[in-house]
Amino acid sequence: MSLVVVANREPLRQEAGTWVPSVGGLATALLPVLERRGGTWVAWGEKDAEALPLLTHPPGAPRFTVRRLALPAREVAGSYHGMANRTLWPLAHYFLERVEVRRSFYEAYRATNQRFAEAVLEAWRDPAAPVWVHDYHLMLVPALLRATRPRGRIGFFWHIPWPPPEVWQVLPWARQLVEGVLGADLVGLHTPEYVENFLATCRLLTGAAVHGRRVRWQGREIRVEAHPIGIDTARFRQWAAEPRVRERAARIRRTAGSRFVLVGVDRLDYTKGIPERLAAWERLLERYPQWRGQVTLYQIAVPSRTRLASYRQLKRQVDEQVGRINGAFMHDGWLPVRYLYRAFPPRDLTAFYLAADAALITPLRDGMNLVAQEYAWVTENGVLILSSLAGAAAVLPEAVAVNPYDVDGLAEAIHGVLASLADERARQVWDARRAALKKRVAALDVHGWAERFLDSLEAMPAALAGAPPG
Ligand code: ADQ
Repeated sequence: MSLVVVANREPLRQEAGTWVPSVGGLATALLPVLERRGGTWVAWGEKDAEALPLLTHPPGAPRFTVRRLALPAREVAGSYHGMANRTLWPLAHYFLERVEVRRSFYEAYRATNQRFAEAVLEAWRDPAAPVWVHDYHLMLVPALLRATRPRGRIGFFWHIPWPPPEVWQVLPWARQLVEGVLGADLVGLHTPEYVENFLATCRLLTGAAVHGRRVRWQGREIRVEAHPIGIDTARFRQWAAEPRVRERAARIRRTAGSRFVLVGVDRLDYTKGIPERLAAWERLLERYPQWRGQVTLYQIAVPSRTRLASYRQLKRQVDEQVGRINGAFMHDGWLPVRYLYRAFPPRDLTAFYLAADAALITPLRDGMNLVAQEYAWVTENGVLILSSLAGAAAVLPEAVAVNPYDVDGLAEAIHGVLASLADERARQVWDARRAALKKRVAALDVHGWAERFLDSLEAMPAALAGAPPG
């Protein structure tokens, strides 16, 4: 049965005149499903929307189409750069002082969600086909679809943290947004904690009745489930085995010239805890001079949301910290921080994962964090140091858990890991934990993730999907 996927980002991008899948988990997870089932991906054509065809039939996969929405620039400013990135993003990540509450943002968001819903209704020819709506850009879409298709099967997945209702109360339109999501039959989030927070939010803000993990709302029943997303394990395994990737990993170590290599890989976003991580690194070098010259931190940051002043400010802060640390500690060709501010193809990231003795994944909040899984899966000798405030911590309990706000604690944790890696016998304790993490990542594989969500959505009896409970 065909499928309609609705997401802000399109799944394909043009490279040298042909269409290739976009980088990122969602395209990886859903393109094979769409190829198999046929259907439509509805998205905003972010890049040069006017220059691209509004409908793409991907070569080699003629069974599905990409329907690209051309949104007016003013609406994009309010809806995407405003409501999505300056209101909902900081709110969901508990950065309340950064939340901007503006009516114009919400008005634009409503208009954009309406356009998305109309495009979906055009593409949704087979009434039995499920529709799968993604993320915080499109909270109002499920209810807009439900108004026209009372018996349609609608799924919604939320990719970032869902905070408790007290956080949502900051937003004047929180109730309308949650009611928008409740247009779905199945709501998926990454962890049981987010599921509990979602249910509590429904209870408090909408007055809906909650029974277990079901919400009764307007005569319908909505199920709420944890579906932690994973990575494409087969592709990472293949990349990690390629000779040129392994050579690159060896080159990274040679260039560092130190005994140990640490790596951090993030979008440059204030939720990722990069300044705190660098501060911990600086503190460690101050406090434990024995590591100077012995350890190199590669920090890879992908430019992100550079139109927003707060992101440009973060970039300046990180530039300055890196300059200060290198200025204070570099000697004889050793650089304490090697900072790379650009995007890399996944093969290059794989080489960094292979090269690193430990990964520092320390977001202040993160829905899941796929880099943690990528590193745990690829590394052969390494240790994963992971923020307990990332969704990934709930699914990777064998990682070294750290509090990303606690700079002293983080410095001590890194010191402890380095000390154990320097001791031949002590380093063996990591082998069992590494093997356990690999099993966890294998079980989370992204293809299984999509299947499990869709199976659950489609397993609902038609009477339940979109119909009043019996
Ligand atoms: P993101 O906030 O983007 O995703 P994450 O899950 O870590 O965070 O995914 C980032 C992806 O980008 C990874 O696959 C990584 O390999 C890639 N990447 C990182 N640095 C890169 C670089 N320099 N060059 C190229 N690629 C790079 C949101 C939520 C997450 C949630 C995902 C999926 O914020 O919490 O895990 O969606 O649901």
